[in-house]
Amino acid sequence: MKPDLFQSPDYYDLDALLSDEHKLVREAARGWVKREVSPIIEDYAQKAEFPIQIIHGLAEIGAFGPYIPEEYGGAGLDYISYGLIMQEIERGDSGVRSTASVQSSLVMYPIWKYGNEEQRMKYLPKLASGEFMGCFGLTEPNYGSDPGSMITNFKDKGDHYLLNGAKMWISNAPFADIAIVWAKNEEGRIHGLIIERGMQGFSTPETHHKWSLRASATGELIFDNVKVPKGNLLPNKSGLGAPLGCLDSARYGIAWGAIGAAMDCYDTALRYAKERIQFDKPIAGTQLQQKKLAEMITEITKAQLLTWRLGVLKNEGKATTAQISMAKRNNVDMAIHIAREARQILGAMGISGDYSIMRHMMNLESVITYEGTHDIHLLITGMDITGISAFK
Ligand code: TGC
Ligand code: FAD
Repeated sequence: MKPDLFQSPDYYDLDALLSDEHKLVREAARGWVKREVSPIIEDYAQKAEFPIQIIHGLAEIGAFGPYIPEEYGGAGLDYISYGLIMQEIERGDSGVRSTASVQSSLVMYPIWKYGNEEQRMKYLPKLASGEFMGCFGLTEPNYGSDPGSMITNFKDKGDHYLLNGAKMWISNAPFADIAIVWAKNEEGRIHGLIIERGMQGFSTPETHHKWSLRASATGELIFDNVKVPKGNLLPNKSGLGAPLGCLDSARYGIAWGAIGAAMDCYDTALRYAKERIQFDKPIAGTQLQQKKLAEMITEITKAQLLTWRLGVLKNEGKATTAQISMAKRNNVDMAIHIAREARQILGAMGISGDYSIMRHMMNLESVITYEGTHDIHLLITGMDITGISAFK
Protein backbone atom coordinates (compact mmCIF):
# COMPACT_ATOMS: atom_id res chain seq x y z
CA MET A 1 0.00 0.00 0.00
CA LYS A 2 1.14 3.57 -0.72
CA PRO A 3 2.42 5.71 2.22
CA ASP A 4 -0.38 7.22 4.33
CA LEU A 5 -0.42 10.92 3.36
CA PHE A 6 -3.86 11.62 4.87
CA GLN A 7 -4.80 15.23 5.55
CA SER A 8 -8.07 15.66 7.37
CA PRO A 9 -10.63 17.88 5.62
CA ASP A 10 -12.25 20.53 7.85
CA TYR A 11 -14.02 22.89 5.46
CA TYR A 12 -16.13 24.72 8.08
CA ASP A 13 -13.41 24.98 10.76
CA LEU A 14 -15.17 22.51 13.02
CA ASP A 15 -11.96 22.25 15.01
CA ALA A 16 -13.04 25.51 16.63
CA LEU A 17 -15.91 23.58 18.24
CA LEU A 18 -13.60 21.02 19.84
CA SER A 19 -11.89 21.30 23.22
CA ASP A 20 -8.13 20.82 23.67
CA GLU A 21 -8.86 17.39 25.15
CA HIS A 22 -10.90 16.39 22.07
CA LYS A 23 -8.02 17.40 19.81
CA LEU A 24 -5.45 15.52 21.91
CA VAL A 25 -7.55 12.36 21.89
CA ARG A 26 -8.06 12.66 18.13
CA GLU A 27 -4.37 13.26 17.43
CA ALA A 28 -3.37 10.23 19.51
CA ALA A 29 -5.79 8.03 17.56
CA ARG A 30 -4.81 9.56 14.20
CA GLY A 31 -1.09 9.10 14.82
CA TRP A 32 -1.59 5.52 15.97
CA VAL A 33 -3.65 4.66 12.87
CA LYS A 34 -0.94 6.12 10.62
CA ARG A 35 1.82 4.17 12.38
CA GLU A 36 0.16 0.87 13.22
CA VAL A 37 -2.84 0.37 10.95
CA SER A 38 -2.19 1.97 7.54
CA PRO A 39 1.06 0.08 6.82
CA ILE A 40 -0.41 -3.37 7.46
CA ILE A 41 -4.16 -3.26 6.94
CA GLU A 42 -4.28 -3.96 3.21
CA ASP A 43 -2.29 -7.18 3.63
CA TYR A 44 -4.55 -8.36 6.44
CA ALA A 45 -7.67 -7.53 4.41
CA GLN A 46 -6.27 -9.39 1.39
CA LYS A 47 -5.59 -12.50 3.48
CA ALA A 48 -8.89 -12.08 5.39
CA GLU A 49 -7.29 -11.98 8.82
CA PHE A 50 -7.79 -9.72 11.83
CA PRO A 51 -4.46 -8.15 12.90
CA ILE A 52 -4.66 -9.40 16.46
CA GLN A 53 -1.40 -7.61 17.42
CA ILE A 54 -3.14 -4.19 17.28
CA ILE A 55 -5.35 -4.95 20.30
CA HIS A 56 -2.80 -3.55 22.73
CA GLY A 57 -2.53 -0.30 20.74
CA LEU A 58 -6.32 0.06 20.54
CA ALA A 59 -6.45 -0.20 24.33
CA GLU A 60 -3.65 2.37 24.68
CA ILE A 61 -5.45 5.03 22.62
CA GLY A 62 -8.54 4.52 24.81
CA ALA A 63 -10.62 2.82 22.11
CA PHE A 64 -12.00 0.22 24.53
CA GLY A 65 -14.63 1.94 26.65
CA PRO A 66 -13.70 5.60 26.06
CA TYR A 67 -16.76 6.79 28.02
CA ILE A 68 -16.65 4.08 30.72
CA PRO A 69 -15.67 5.61 34.10
CA GLU A 70 -12.02 5.35 35.09
CA GLU A 71 -12.89 3.33 38.23
CA TYR A 72 -13.74 0.45 35.85
CA GLY A 73 -10.64 0.91 33.70
CA GLY A 74 -12.31 3.09 31.03
CA ALA A 75 -10.94 6.41 29.79
CA GLY A 76 -13.75 8.51 31.35
CA LEU A 77 -14.03 10.67 28.22
CA ASP A 78 -17.10 12.37 26.77
CA TYR A 79 -19.11 11.21 23.74
CA ILE A 80 -17.44 13.60 21.30
CA SER A 81 -14.06 12.09 22.20
CA TYR A 82 -15.58 8.63 21.69
CA GLY A 83 -16.85 9.72 18.28
CA LEU A 84 -13.51 11.20 17.26
CA ILE A 85 -11.69 7.98 18.20
CA MET A 86 -14.15 5.95 16.09
CA GLN A 87 -13.73 8.41 13.19
CA GLU A 88 -9.96 8.08 13.22
CA ILE A 89 -9.98 4.30 13.51
CA GLU A 90 -12.47 3.89 10.66
CA ARG A 91 -10.33 6.24 8.59
CA GLY A 92 -7.91 3.31 8.75
CA ASP A 93 -10.43 0.49 8.35
CA SER A 94 -14.09 -0.15 9.24
CA GLY A 95 -13.21 -3.64 10.48
CA VAL A 96 -10.79 -2.29 13.07
CA ARG A 97 -13.43 0.21 14.16
CA SER A 98 -15.90 -2.70 14.42
CA THR A 99 -13.64 -4.42 16.92
CA ALA A 100 -13.49 -1.27 19.02
CA SER A 101 -17.25 -0.57 18.70
CA VAL A 102 -18.21 -4.06 19.75
CA GLN A 103 -15.82 -4.07 22.70
CA SER A 104 -16.94 -0.63 23.93
CA SER A 105 -20.63 -0.33 23.15
CA LEU A 106 -21.82 -3.90 22.86
CA VAL A 107 -19.77 -5.64 25.56
CA MET A 108 -18.52 -3.07 28.10
CA TYR A 109 -21.67 -0.91 27.89
CA PRO A 110 -24.16 -3.68 28.84
CA ILE A 111 -21.91 -4.90 31.66
CA TRP A 112 -21.58 -1.32 32.93
CA LYS A 113 -25.29 -0.44 32.57
CA TYR A 114 -27.09 -3.74 33.17
CA GLY A 115 -24.54 -5.70 35.22
CA ASN A 116 -24.00 -5.78 38.99
CA GLU A 117 -20.91 -4.43 40.74
CA GLU A 118 -19.25 -7.86 40.91
CA GLN A 119 -19.62 -8.32 37.13
CA ARG A 120 -18.33 -4.78 36.48
CA MET A 121 -15.23 -5.31 38.59
CA LYS A 122 -14.59 -8.77 37.17
CA TYR A 123 -14.81 -7.89 33.47
CA LEU A 124 -14.56 -4.16 32.73
CA PRO A 125 -10.89 -3.48 33.62
CA LYS A 126 -9.75 -6.51 31.61
CA LEU A 127 -11.91 -5.49 28.65
CA ALA A 128 -10.55 -1.93 28.81
CA SER A 129 -6.95 -3.17 28.70
CA GLY A 130 -7.64 -5.69 25.93
CA GLU A 131 -6.69 -8.62 28.17
CA PHE A 132 -10.24 -9.87 27.51
CA MET A 133 -11.96 -9.41 24.17
CA GLY A 134 -15.73 -9.64 23.80
CA CYS A 135 -18.48 -10.10 21.22
CA PHE A 136 -22.24 -9.47 21.12
CA GLY A 137 -24.75 -12.05 19.98
CA LEU A 138 -28.15 -10.71 18.93
CA THR A 139 -28.61 -11.72 15.25
CA GLU A 140 -29.74 -15.28 14.52
CA PRO A 141 -29.87 -17.27 11.29
CA ASN A 142 -33.61 -16.54 10.94
CA TYR A 143 -33.87 -13.20 12.75
CA GLY A 144 -31.78 -10.18 11.80
CA SER A 145 -33.83 -6.98 11.54
CA ASP A 146 -36.44 -8.56 13.81
CA PRO A 147 -34.40 -9.62 16.86
CA GLY A 148 -37.50 -9.69 19.10
CA SER A 149 -38.47 -13.00 17.44
CA MET A 150 -35.20 -14.72 18.46
CA ILE A 151 -35.37 -18.39 19.44
CA THR A 152 -32.14 -18.75 21.46
CA ASN A 153 -33.37 -19.60 24.96
CA PHE A 154 -32.35 -20.60 28.46
CA LYS A 155 -34.07 -22.70 31.11
CA ASP A 156 -33.72 -22.41 34.88
CA LYS A 157 -32.20 -25.66 36.17
CA GLY A 158 -32.00 -24.68 39.83
CA ASP A 159 -28.30 -23.97 40.36
CA HIS A 160 -27.60 -22.94 36.73
CA TYR A 161 -29.23 -21.96 33.41
CA LEU A 162 -29.18 -24.22 30.35
CA LEU A 163 -28.62 -22.25 27.11
CA ASN A 164 -29.51 -23.48 23.60
CA GLY A 165 -29.58 -21.80 20.19
CA ALA A 166 -27.32 -20.07 17.69
CA LYS A 167 -26.22 -16.59 16.65
CA MET A 168 -24.60 -15.66 13.36
CA TRP A 169 -22.69 -12.80 11.76
CA ILE A 170 -20.99 -12.01 15.08
CA SER A 171 -18.00 -9.65 14.96
CA ASN A 172 -14.99 -10.74 17.06
CA ALA A 173 -16.61 -14.15 17.77
CA PRO A 174 -13.67 -16.30 16.60
CA PHE A 175 -11.25 -14.86 19.17
CA ALA A 176 -13.53 -13.43 21.87
CA ASP A 177 -12.98 -14.49 25.49
CA ILE A 178 -16.55 -13.60 26.43
CA ALA A 179 -19.84 -13.14 24.59
CA ILE A 180 -22.81 -11.02 25.65
CA VAL A 181 -25.64 -13.24 24.46
CA TRP A 182 -29.31 -12.26 24.24
CA ALA A 183 -31.71 -15.13 24.90
CA LYS A 184 -35.29 -15.72 26.04
CA ASN A 185 -36.23 -17.26 29.38
CA GLU A 186 -39.12 -19.69 29.81
CA GLU A 187 -41.59 -16.77 29.87
CA GLY A 188 -40.21 -15.45 26.58
CA ARG A 189 -38.49 -12.42 28.19
CA ILE A 190 -35.14 -11.41 26.67
CA HIS A 191 -32.11 -11.31 29.02
CA GLY A 192 -28.38 -10.78 28.56
CA LEU A 193 -25.97 -13.54 29.64
CA ILE A 194 -22.18 -13.45 29.88
CA ILE A 195 -20.87 -16.59 28.19
CA GLU A 196 -17.20 -17.45 28.62
CA ARG A 197 -15.00 -19.30 26.14
CA GLY A 198 -14.38 -22.79 27.43
CA MET A 199 -17.93 -23.38 28.71
CA GLN A 200 -18.90 -26.86 27.56
CA GLY A 201 -21.19 -26.86 24.51
CA PHE A 202 -20.18 -23.34 23.41
CA SER A 203 -18.37 -22.98 20.05
CA THR A 204 -17.53 -20.07 17.72
CA PRO A 205 -16.89 -21.23 14.14
CA GLU A 206 -15.46 -18.54 11.85
CA THR A 207 -17.42 -17.22 8.86
CA HIS A 208 -15.32 -17.31 5.67
CA HIS A 209 -15.57 -16.00 2.09
CA LYS A 210 -16.56 -12.42 2.98
CA TRP A 211 -15.91 -9.72 0.38
CA SER A 212 -16.39 -7.05 3.05
CA LEU A 213 -14.81 -6.35 6.47
CA ARG A 214 -12.12 -8.83 5.55
CA ALA A 215 -9.77 -7.59 8.27
CA SER A 216 -12.46 -8.22 10.91
CA ALA A 217 -13.10 -11.71 12.28
CA THR A 218 -16.77 -12.74 12.01
CA GLY A 219 -18.29 -15.96 13.30
CA GLU A 220 -21.20 -17.90 14.71
CA LEU A 221 -22.02 -18.57 18.34
CA ILE A 222 -23.41 -22.05 18.93
CA PHE A 223 -24.95 -23.08 22.26
CA ASP A 224 -25.57 -26.78 22.74
CA ASN A 225 -26.85 -27.31 26.28
CA VAL A 226 -24.39 -24.77 27.72
CA LYS A 227 -24.48 -24.70 31.54
CA VAL A 228 -24.36 -21.02 32.53
CA PRO A 229 -23.74 -20.01 36.18
CA LYS A 230 -26.63 -17.95 37.52
CA GLY A 231 -24.22 -15.15 38.39
CA ASN A 232 -23.62 -14.62 34.65
CA LEU A 233 -27.07 -13.14 33.97
CA LEU A 234 -27.11 -9.33 33.64
CA PRO A 235 -29.61 -8.46 36.36
CA ASN A 236 -30.46 -4.80 35.84
CA LYS A 237 -32.40 -4.72 32.56
CA SER A 238 -34.38 -7.18 30.45
CA GLY A 239 -36.61 -7.05 27.36
CA LEU A 240 -35.70 -6.08 23.79
CA GLY A 241 -34.96 -2.56 25.01
CA ALA A 242 -31.79 -3.91 26.71
CA PRO A 243 -29.90 -4.94 23.53
CA LEU A 244 -31.42 -2.01 21.62
CA GLY A 245 -29.99 0.35 24.26
CA CYS A 246 -26.50 -0.99 23.47
CA LEU A 247 -27.16 -0.48 19.77
CA ASP A 248 -27.87 3.21 20.38
CA SER A 249 -24.33 3.61 21.68
CA ALA A 250 -22.73 1.57 18.88
CA ARG A 251 -24.76 3.27 16.12
CA TYR A 252 -23.65 6.63 17.49
CA GLY A 253 -20.00 5.54 17.11
CA ILE A 254 -20.65 4.28 13.58
CA ALA A 255 -22.12 7.66 12.57
CA TRP A 256 -18.72 9.17 13.42
CA GLY A 257 -16.73 6.27 12.04
CA ALA A 258 -18.32 6.47 8.59
CA ILE A 259 -17.06 10.06 8.29
CA GLY A 260 -13.53 8.73 8.75
CA ALA A 261 -13.89 6.31 5.83
CA ALA A 262 -15.42 9.08 3.69
CA MET A 263 -12.63 11.54 4.57
CA ASP A 264 -9.98 9.01 3.60
CA CYS A 265 -11.64 8.34 0.22
CA TYR A 266 -12.08 12.06 -0.48
CA ASP A 267 -8.52 12.94 0.53
CA THR A 268 -7.07 10.13 -1.60
CA ALA A 269 -9.18 11.08 -4.63
CA LEU A 270 -8.37 14.79 -4.32
CA ARG A 271 -4.62 14.13 -4.21
CA TYR A 272 -4.81 11.66 -7.10
CA ALA A 273 -6.93 14.01 -9.23
CA LYS A 274 -4.40 16.82 -8.82
CA GLU A 275 -1.51 14.54 -9.82
CA ARG A 276 -3.07 12.48 -12.61
CA ILE A 277 -2.54 14.06 -16.03
CA GLN A 278 -4.81 13.19 -18.95
CA PHE A 279 -5.23 15.27 -22.12
CA ASP A 280 -2.25 17.38 -20.93
CA LYS A 281 -3.84 18.59 -17.69
CA PRO A 282 -4.66 17.29 -14.22
CA ILE A 283 -8.02 15.53 -14.17
CA ALA A 284 -8.79 17.78 -11.14
CA GLY A 285 -9.08 20.59 -13.69
CA THR A 286 -12.05 18.98 -15.44
CA GLN A 287 -15.57 20.00 -14.52
CA LEU A 288 -16.81 16.44 -14.10
CA GLN A 289 -14.15 15.49 -11.53
CA GLN A 290 -14.58 18.84 -9.73
CA LYS A 291 -18.30 18.14 -9.45
CA LYS A 292 -17.54 14.82 -7.74
CA LEU A 293 -14.97 16.34 -5.38
CA ALA A 294 -17.09 19.41 -4.56
CA GLU A 295 -20.11 17.24 -3.75
CA MET A 296 -17.95 14.98 -1.59
CA ILE A 297 -16.64 17.79 0.61
CA THR A 298 -20.15 19.25 0.87
CA GLU A 299 -21.58 15.94 2.10
CA ILE A 300 -18.67 15.33 4.48
CA THR A 301 -19.12 18.80 5.97
CA LYS A 302 -22.87 18.26 6.45
CA ALA A 303 -22.20 14.89 8.12
CA GLN A 304 -19.55 16.43 10.39
CA LEU A 305 -22.01 19.10 11.54
CA LEU A 306 -24.81 16.58 12.10
CA THR A 307 -22.56 14.34 14.11
CA TRP A 308 -20.98 17.09 16.18
CA ARG A 309 -24.46 18.30 17.19
CA LEU A 310 -25.49 14.70 17.99
CA GLY A 311 -22.39 14.45 20.20
CA VAL A 312 -23.45 17.57 22.12
CA LEU A 313 -26.93 16.10 22.63
CA LYS A 314 -25.41 12.78 23.71
CA ASN A 315 -23.17 14.54 26.25
CA GLU A 316 -26.28 16.26 27.62
CA GLY A 317 -28.12 12.91 27.81
CA LYS A 318 -30.67 14.15 25.26
CA ALA A 319 -29.84 12.24 22.04
CA THR A 320 -32.82 10.08 21.05
CA THR A 321 -32.77 6.68 19.34
CA ALA A 322 -34.34 8.25 16.25
CA GLN A 323 -31.73 11.03 16.10
CA ILE A 324 -28.96 8.42 16.30
CA SER A 325 -30.65 6.38 13.55
CA MET A 326 -30.80 9.40 11.28
CA ALA A 327 -27.07 10.08 11.72
CA LYS A 328 -26.05 6.42 11.25
CA ARG A 329 -28.17 6.10 8.12
CA ASN A 330 -27.15 9.44 6.60
CA ASN A 331 -23.43 9.14 7.28
CA VAL A 332 -22.96 5.55 6.15
CA ASP A 333 -24.91 6.27 2.96
CA MET A 334 -22.83 9.41 2.44
CA ALA A 335 -19.61 7.42 2.93
CA ILE A 336 -20.52 4.57 0.60
CA HIS A 337 -21.53 7.04 -2.10
CA ILE A 338 -18.24 8.94 -1.71
CA ALA A 339 -16.25 5.69 -1.81
CA ARG A 340 -17.93 4.74 -5.11
CA GLU A 341 -17.30 8.17 -6.65
CA ALA A 342 -13.71 8.29 -5.36
CA ARG A 343 -13.02 4.87 -6.83
CA GLN A 344 -14.06 6.17 -10.25
CA ILE A 345 -11.77 9.20 -9.95
CA LEU A 346 -8.82 6.82 -9.61
CA GLY A 347 -9.81 4.91 -12.74
CA ALA A 348 -8.20 1.47 -12.83
CA MET A 349 -6.01 2.41 -9.85
CA GLY A 350 -9.23 2.62 -7.84
CA ILE A 351 -9.51 -1.15 -7.76
CA SER A 352 -5.93 -1.64 -6.59
CA GLY A 353 -4.95 -2.51 -3.05
CA ASP A 354 -2.26 0.16 -3.38
CA TYR A 355 -5.04 2.57 -2.38
CA SER A 356 -7.56 2.25 0.44
CA ILE A 357 -10.70 3.20 -1.51
CA MET A 358 -11.93 -0.18 -2.74
CA ARG A 359 -11.40 -1.67 0.73
CA HIS A 360 -13.44 1.15 2.30
CA MET A 361 -16.13 0.71 -0.35
CA MET A 362 -16.49 -3.00 0.30
CA ASN A 363 -16.32 -2.54 4.08
CA LEU A 364 -19.12 0.00 3.97
CA GLU A 365 -21.43 -2.62 2.42
CA SER A 366 -21.38 -4.30 5.85
CA VAL A 367 -21.61 -1.05 7.75
CA ILE A 368 -24.76 -0.07 5.83
CA THR A 369 -26.29 -3.44 6.84
CA TYR A 370 -25.20 -4.08 10.42
CA GLU A 371 -26.44 -2.24 13.49
CA GLY A 372 -29.76 -1.82 11.66
CA THR A 373 -29.99 -1.73 7.88
CA HIS A 374 -30.39 1.45 5.82
CA ASP A 375 -34.09 0.59 5.44
CA ILE A 376 -34.65 -0.12 9.13
CA HIS A 377 -33.20 3.27 10.11
CA LEU A 378 -35.50 4.99 7.64
CA LEU A 379 -38.45 3.16 9.23
CA ILE A 380 -37.27 4.27 12.70
CA THR A 381 -37.36 7.90 11.48
CA GLY A 382 -40.72 7.25 9.82
CA MET A 383 -42.14 5.85 13.04
CA ASP A 384 -40.75 8.75 15.05
CA ILE A 385 -42.31 11.47 12.87
CA THR A 386 -45.66 9.75 12.20
CA GLY A 387 -46.13 7.80 15.42
CA ILE A 388 -47.01 4.71 13.32
CA SER A 389 -44.77 1.61 13.09
CA ALA A 390 -44.34 0.33 9.53
CA PHE A 391 -42.22 -2.66 10.60
CA LYS A 392 -45.00 -5.16 11.09
P1 TGC B 1 -40.25 -2.31 19.46
O1 TGC B 1 -41.60 -2.83 19.79
O2 TGC B 1 -40.14 -1.02 18.68
O3 TGC B 1 -39.38 -2.12 20.77
C1 TGC B 1 -39.28 -3.16 21.75
C2 TGC B 1 -38.92 -2.53 23.07
O4 TGC B 1 -37.63 -1.91 22.98
C3 TGC B 1 -37.73 -0.50 23.25
N1 TGC B 1 -36.78 0.16 22.35
C4 TGC B 1 -35.62 0.65 22.76
N2 TGC B 1 -35.06 0.73 23.99
C5 TGC B 1 -33.84 1.28 24.09
N3 TGC B 1 -33.17 1.74 23.03
C6 TGC B 1 -33.69 1.66 21.78
N4 TGC B 1 -32.96 2.07 20.73
C7 TGC B 1 -34.97 1.11 21.61
N5 TGC B 1 -35.77 0.88 20.54
C8 TGC B 1 -36.88 0.29 21.01
C9 TGC B 1 -39.17 -0.16 22.95
O5 TGC B 1 -39.56 1.00 23.63
C10 TGC B 1 -39.88 -1.41 23.46
O6 TGC B 1 -39.89 -1.35 24.88
P2 TGC B 1 -41.13 -1.97 25.71
O7 TGC B 1 -40.77 -1.66 27.12
O8 TGC B 1 -42.34 -1.26 25.18
O9 TGC B 1 -41.11 -3.43 25.38
O10 TGC B 1 -39.45 -3.46 18.74
P3 TGC B 1 -39.67 -4.15 17.33
O11 TGC B 1 -39.69 -5.63 17.55
O12 TGC B 1 -40.87 -3.54 16.61
O13 TGC B 1 -38.34 -3.79 16.52
C11 TGC B 1 -37.96 -2.47 16.33
C12 TGC B 1 -36.69 -2.38 15.46
C13 TGC B 1 -36.92 -2.95 14.10
C14 TGC B 1 -36.40 -0.89 15.33
C15 TGC B 1 -35.49 -3.03 16.16
O14 TGC B 1 -35.73 -4.30 16.51
C16 TGC B 1 -34.22 -2.88 15.38
O15 TGC B 1 -33.49 -1.92 15.62
N6 TGC B 1 -33.82 -3.85 14.44
C17 TGC B 1 -32.51 -3.85 13.83
C18 TGC B 1 -31.68 -4.92 14.48
C19 TGC B 1 -30.23 -4.52 14.65
O16 TGC B 1 -29.88 -3.36 14.57
N7 TGC B 1 -29.40 -5.49 14.91
C20 TGC B 1 -28.01 -5.22 15.17
C21 TGC B 1 -27.31 -6.45 15.68
S1 TGC B 1 -25.75 -6.08 16.43
C22 TGC B 1 -24.76 -5.67 15.16
O17 TGC B 1 -25.14 -5.55 14.04
C23 TGC B 1 -23.37 -5.44 15.53
S2 TGC B 1 -22.32 -5.07 14.21
C24 TGC B 1 -21.05 -4.54 15.17
C25 TGC B 1 -19.87 -4.10 14.47
O18 TGC B 1 -19.12 -4.96 13.93
O19 TGC B 1 -19.57 -2.87 14.52
P1 FAD C 1 -32.78 -9.14 7.11
O1 FAD C 1 -33.35 -8.70 8.40
O2 FAD C 1 -33.19 -10.48 6.60
O3 FAD C 1 -33.13 -8.04 6.00
C1 FAD C 1 -32.99 -8.29 4.60
C2 FAD C 1 -33.52 -7.06 3.87
O4 FAD C 1 -34.92 -6.86 4.19
C3 FAD C 1 -32.80 -5.78 4.27
O5 FAD C 1 -32.63 -4.97 3.13
C4 FAD C 1 -33.76 -5.12 5.24
O6 FAD C 1 -33.63 -3.71 5.26
C5 FAD C 1 -35.10 -5.53 4.67
N1 FAD C 1 -36.17 -5.53 5.68
C6 FAD C 1 -36.23 -6.26 6.82
N2 FAD C 1 -37.35 -5.98 7.51
C7 FAD C 1 -38.00 -5.03 6.79
C8 FAD C 1 -39.22 -4.30 7.00
N3 FAD C 1 -39.98 -4.48 8.08
N4 FAD C 1 -39.59 -3.41 6.07
C9 FAD C 1 -38.81 -3.22 4.95
N5 FAD C 1 -37.67 -3.87 4.70
C10 FAD C 1 -37.27 -4.76 5.62
N6 FAD C 1 -25.12 -9.03 14.53
C11 FAD C 1 -24.88 -9.19 15.86
O7 FAD C 1 -25.78 -9.51 16.63
N7 FAD C 1 -23.63 -9.01 16.35
C12 FAD C 1 -22.57 -8.67 15.58
O8 FAD C 1 -21.45 -8.50 16.07
C13 FAD C 1 -22.79 -8.52 14.17
N8 FAD C 1 -21.73 -8.26 13.35
C14 FAD C 1 -21.94 -8.26 11.99
C15 FAD C 1 -20.84 -8.18 11.15
C16 FAD C 1 -21.01 -8.23 9.77
C17 FAD C 1 -19.81 -8.20 8.86
C18 FAD C 1 -22.31 -8.27 9.22
C19 FAD C 1 -22.53 -8.25 7.74
C20 FAD C 1 -23.42 -8.37 10.06
C21 FAD C 1 -23.24 -8.38 11.45
N9 FAD C 1 -24.32 -8.56 12.33
C22 FAD C 1 -24.11 -8.70 13.68
C23 FAD C 1 -25.65 -8.83 11.81
C24 FAD C 1 -26.42 -7.58 11.37
O9 FAD C 1 -26.83 -6.83 12.46
C25 FAD C 1 -27.62 -8.03 10.52
O10 FAD C 1 -27.08 -8.52 9.31
C26 FAD C 1 -28.60 -6.92 10.27
O11 FAD C 1 -29.28 -6.56 11.46
C27 FAD C 1 -29.66 -7.30 9.19
O12 FAD C 1 -30.18 -8.57 9.42
P2 FAD C 1 -30.21 -9.66 8.22
O13 FAD C 1 -28.87 -9.72 7.61
O14 FAD C 1 -30.80 -10.89 8.78
O15 FAD C 1 -31.18 -9.04 7.13
